[in-house]
Amino acid sequence: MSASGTNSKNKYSILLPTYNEVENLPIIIYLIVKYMSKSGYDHEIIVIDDGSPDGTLEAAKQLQNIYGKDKIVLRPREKKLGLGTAYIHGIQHATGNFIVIMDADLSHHPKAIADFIKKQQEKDYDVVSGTRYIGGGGVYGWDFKRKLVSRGANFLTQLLLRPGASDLTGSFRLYKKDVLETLIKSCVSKGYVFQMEMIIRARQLNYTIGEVPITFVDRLYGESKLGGTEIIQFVRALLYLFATT
Ligand SMILES: Nc1nc2c(ncn2[C@@H]2O[C@H](COP(=O)(O)OP(=O)(O)O)[C@@H](O)[C@H]2O)c(=O)[nH]1
Ligand SMILES: *[C@@H]1O[C@H](CO)[C@@H](O)[C@H](O)[C@H]1NC(C)=O
Ligand SMILES: [Mg+2]
Repeated sequence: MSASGTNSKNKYSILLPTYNEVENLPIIIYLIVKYMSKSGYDHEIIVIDDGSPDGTLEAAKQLQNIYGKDKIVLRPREKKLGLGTAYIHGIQHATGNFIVIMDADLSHHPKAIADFIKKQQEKDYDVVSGTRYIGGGGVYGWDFKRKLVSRGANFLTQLLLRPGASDLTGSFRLYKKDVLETLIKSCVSKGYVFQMEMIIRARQLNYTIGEVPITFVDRLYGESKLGGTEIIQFVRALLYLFATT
């Protein structure tokens, strides 16, 4: 199922994985609905909450009452099972032919989704990736260490794998649904590395990748989950991919 052309037949399923995002969720959903409605794209928002102790799911239920059950779809899981499987879980219930993946912590601005869609339609791209490293893209609010890790991860990966995309660790992307399903099946890693592997596999499978500059703003509320273990995992996975691809 390859979709392109007119807006009317396309539907965009926006996956929002959440873990302790009770402050952010109402704002991000408000903004998504606002910008998607403004640009006239058919859409649904799928919230995958992993048993957040802060009451994110209860907030999501209230939002469902406001926006409707066809607009806000809840696919909760009992406990924190990680981002990779959260996407798989979300896609299983997506009714759109396109999937948008983004963080729920307001690091990714929903107004960029319309840019992703326009880019996708330019050349019927299989994947459109938001990038912080070209054009008007950038990062705000990160300390030196975090910038260094992100830059370093990208640099190493560019060097070893030549992936054909400038931002590998970003998680703001648009995929054709069938392409995303194929990619997820071909990925072995979980967690932080997953985003990188997805792009590497996309290149291997000869999918076309478009890029759109985005600005990334560090979360105001809540805590990031990137730590030393994620960094080690990342380097391991990188070397694994380097050795096997
Ligand atoms: N469902 C689910 N969501 C998660 C999990 N871990 C992180 N998230 C969500 O994934 C997004 C990115 O996580 P975040 O901590 O901001 O990662 P960072 O931006 O790399 O620091 C946010 O919307 C989180 O709430 C998880 O285990 N399960
Ligand atoms: C991708 O394209 C290259 C070069 O045209 C080709 O050698 C390779 O077999 C293709 N891979 C797949 C999975 O189609
Ligand atoms: Mg974040």
